[in-house]
Amino acid sequence: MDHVPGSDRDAENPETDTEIDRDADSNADSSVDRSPDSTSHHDPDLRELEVGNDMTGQSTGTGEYGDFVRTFRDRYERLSKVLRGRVNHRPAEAIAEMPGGSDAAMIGLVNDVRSTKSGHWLVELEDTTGTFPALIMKDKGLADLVDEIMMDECLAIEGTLADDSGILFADSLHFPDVPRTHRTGGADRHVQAALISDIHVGSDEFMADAWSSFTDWLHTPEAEPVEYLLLAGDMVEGVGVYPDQDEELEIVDIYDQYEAFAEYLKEVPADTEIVMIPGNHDAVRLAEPQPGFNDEIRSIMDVHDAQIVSNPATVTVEGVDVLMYHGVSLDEVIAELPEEKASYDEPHKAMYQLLKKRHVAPQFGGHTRVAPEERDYLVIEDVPDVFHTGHVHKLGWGKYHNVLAVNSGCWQAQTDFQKSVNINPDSGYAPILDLDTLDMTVRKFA
Ligand code: D5M
Ligand code: FE
Ligand code: ZN
Repeated sequence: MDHVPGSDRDAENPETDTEIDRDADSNADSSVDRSPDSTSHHDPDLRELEVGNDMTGQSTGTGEYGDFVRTFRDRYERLSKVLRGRVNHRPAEAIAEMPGGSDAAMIGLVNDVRSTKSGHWLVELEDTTGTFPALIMKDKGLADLVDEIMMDECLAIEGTLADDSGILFADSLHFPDVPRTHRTGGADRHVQAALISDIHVGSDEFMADAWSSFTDWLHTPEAEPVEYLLLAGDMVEGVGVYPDQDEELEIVDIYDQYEAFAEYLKEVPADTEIVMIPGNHDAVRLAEPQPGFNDEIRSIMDVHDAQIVSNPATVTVEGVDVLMYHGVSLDEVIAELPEEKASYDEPHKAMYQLLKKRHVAPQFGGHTRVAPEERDYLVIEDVPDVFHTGHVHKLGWGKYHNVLAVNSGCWQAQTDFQKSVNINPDSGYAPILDLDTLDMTVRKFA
């Protein structure tokens, strides 16, 4: 396969090492010593792994109206804080009382976006006091940004009030965004993490051979620095996830799928630190945030004392903050934004949009199911150093304002559904991240 999946190699990301190892197949050495001691010269005392923002066991939502109000209030509070320094904003009800012609700014969640007959846009923002409409004129140079707006995300709009104070004529529009000055952390020794996702054990298309060449490689001296394995969801294929999925199941029982997955996980060197979050194929609620599995599934998967946390969750690995999110909202970002801003071929660009919105799944009531909780766990409050997702089964990576975004491909060959819609998955790749330099190397095992 000559195709090297999408990554930003342009001037925007000069720091990213995009080397692809094409000889990875030669690493599939069947004589690898898999005895438990074969890699035990690692010093576990040097390791540092901390989990933040895990909501497992914290779910309070009952699905009632009041929960939705609380979630959105929390989203508004935490994201408006990010925008507050940039605009001199007023609450919606105060803006309505200002004299016509005044300069005004509002921060709110997007309640409505519509194009007008004359080709302008009407964007309605909502805060805790009410809603207020803003008109974005097509000739203001903001068209490019309007393309990126999604429902329910938090924005600031600045402009001039109409004579009757009924609408704000927008001059500028701000996303919470990631500051360009974001400084990343780093390990103080040469140590690496493998970032993978979408293993789909139990599917006819699960690529067991590719997985074994990956885990064989993990036992070689070359992989010695790979002390961490981060798994961003879809460990198993699940059952009843999509229509007609059962026709492509090798293992039809969900528990048997996790038992099989646990066996595959045992191929990973015993002293590897593993972190996993669930995805939409896993046996937890579909609505995000997804708690990190019930005790029964946990006990099946508990190989190598893996840390099993919620989707999303942030893990700090030797000073590097990694935001792990499975990635269901990427489908929505890709569907709604223009091709050049987000596409399946460049999934990292869709990730840039989530970073810009400082939220992993802004839109409510669409493709991505969101569960109301007391807190909006999907807000990206602290800027991560690395953003790791999967789900779309495409490999892509690049840097956005110094944050490395990595979508990690999959370990499943093309399914019938994917064939029918022309999705060509990037299967059998393992992005390997240097935790000291944040450089990445992608290895191919299929
Ligand atoms: O989904 C992998 C990718 O394929 C993700 O972009 C959704 C899409 N997909 C896969 N199967 C379906 C069906 N049946 N309907 C709609 N979209 C689909 P994953 O959920 O990780 O397998
Ligand atoms: Fe998947
Ligand atoms: Zn998925």
